[in-house]
Amino acid sequence: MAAQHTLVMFLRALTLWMFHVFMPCLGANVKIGIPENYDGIFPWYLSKLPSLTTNYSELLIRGDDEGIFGVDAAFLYALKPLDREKQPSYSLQMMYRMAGQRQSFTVEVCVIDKNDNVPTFSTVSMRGSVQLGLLKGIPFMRVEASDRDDRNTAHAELRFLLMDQTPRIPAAHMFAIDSIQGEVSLTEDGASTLDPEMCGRYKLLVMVKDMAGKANAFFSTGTVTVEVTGNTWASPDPVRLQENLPGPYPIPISQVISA
Ligand SMILES: [Ca+2]
Ligand SMILES: [Ca+2]
Ligand SMILES: [Ca+2]
Repeated sequence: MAAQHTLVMFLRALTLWMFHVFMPCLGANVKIGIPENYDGIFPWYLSKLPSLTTNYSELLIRGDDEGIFGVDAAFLYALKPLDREKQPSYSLQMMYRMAGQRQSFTVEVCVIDKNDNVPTFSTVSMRGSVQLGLLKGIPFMRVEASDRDDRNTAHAELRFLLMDQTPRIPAAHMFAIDSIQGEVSLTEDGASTLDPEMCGRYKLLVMVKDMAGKANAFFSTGTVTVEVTGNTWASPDPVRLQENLPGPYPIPISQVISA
């Protein structure tokens, strides 16, 4: 009895899944979602095409330049796995003859993403500079990364981590990275102890993960070189001006030079 109940529940779940994955649109046009990277037996039967009855003939498929798709007994099939990053969707025009008339409808095949791409930094070796006197938490640079998977899914939802800092002087944790934006800033320790004479260059090991940083994420690493610069701003000498200067005006009193 319990086994029968489990089978019924399984069949219900399967029907619901089929409804979501192979969702026919209203009218003659059909839209189906097919996961990428199928590694089973080919031909891979995808969906029954409800517009086709058994007595159709002379069926032609347009929009399939690579010869991936075919139709057998009103079932759409694929001859090779799909790659969403290569082509995310296919618009197939089905032309056929039925009851002596030429007819057609469109099948939209949407390739459903799988997490099959590792996130990578835009450049493996990044550079930035931080000025003495910068307050904690104020970004002085940003690391950037990309992931070829579907950006509307967790497969391309990236998180950044700071893994290591070399050297660890005057403090072990001088820098922080914003996990979502990738902005690099000084920690409290960094802002209070930064000293270009003690250490003028740091190397940071940074990591980017997909799946919002969860345990099953793909990841890659990069390095950030941070140069420490002194505070270059110096107050200029005051401009002295004699009172009751005779004209003609205007009288030049000081020259502003851009740095
Ligand atoms: Ca892919
Ligand atoms: Ca993918
Ligand atoms: Ca990914």
